[in-house]
Amino acid sequence: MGILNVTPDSFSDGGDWYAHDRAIRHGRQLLADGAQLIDVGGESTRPGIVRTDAEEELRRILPVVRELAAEGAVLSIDTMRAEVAAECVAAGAAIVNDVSGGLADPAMLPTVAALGVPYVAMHWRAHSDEMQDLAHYVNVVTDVRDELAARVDAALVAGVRPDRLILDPGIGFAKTGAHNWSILEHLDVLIALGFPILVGVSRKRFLGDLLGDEHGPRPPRERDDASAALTTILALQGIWAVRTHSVRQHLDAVRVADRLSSR
Ligand code: PMM
Repeated sequence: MGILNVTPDSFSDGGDWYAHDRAIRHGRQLLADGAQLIDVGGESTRPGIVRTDAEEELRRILPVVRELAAEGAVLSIDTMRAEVAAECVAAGAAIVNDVSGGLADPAMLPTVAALGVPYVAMHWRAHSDEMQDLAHYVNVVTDVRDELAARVDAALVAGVRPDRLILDPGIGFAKTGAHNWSILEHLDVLIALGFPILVGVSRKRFLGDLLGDEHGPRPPRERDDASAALTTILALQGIWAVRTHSVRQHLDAVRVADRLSSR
């Protein structure tokens, strides 16, 4: 899954693809690099950030969704808003990727059920301005599993079909670096829930911290090799997809993992 952030302020690529023509060109490049899905987002979820309103979110992404969908791209929409999800599906998007797992907007789960599209439910506790205050767990692996299982129940009650659900542990969302590593070390616990698992580690802060030196964390754009190394390991564990900025590198990593595991 290639990342297309049509935002001025994402932590990893803020501003790079903010203009519509640049975003569309980057989407084409992600496809040319081998992305099977493109995740289009118009609201940054960077820790601490204030929310974008729905009108601005749609202004950023709708023309990009229309154009790339018309060109045949399979698109997921990274949004916490039912209204944005519905408009983008009407414009040709195929999947809804909700980092709040239905918690931010009470209309999201019934809307997804009515749209009948696949739905990514990510583990989430609060909006970006307060999420890091909630990075407290008894056992992060089983707590995240149980909270995701509760979102599965809520989705099923709302009428989302079980074969349309994809789960994501939400690396970096209400989690410290140590929490992220624990979850990644025990992904089997999430895989055991029986749903496809999506993981987003690309360029995230915990990798910057791992690679940092006395000057501080390694900057986001210099974390792609470490991201791809992690993707290789995740692919060997049988996860469904990774969300990444550097598609070609990650696809190469997945091909190697696939070759090794299919011997
Ligand atoms: N991470 C970000 C945004 N959206 N969606 C899912 N499903 N999983 C993630 O881990 C995730 C996400 C933040 O990263 P970005 O600013 O690089 O897009």
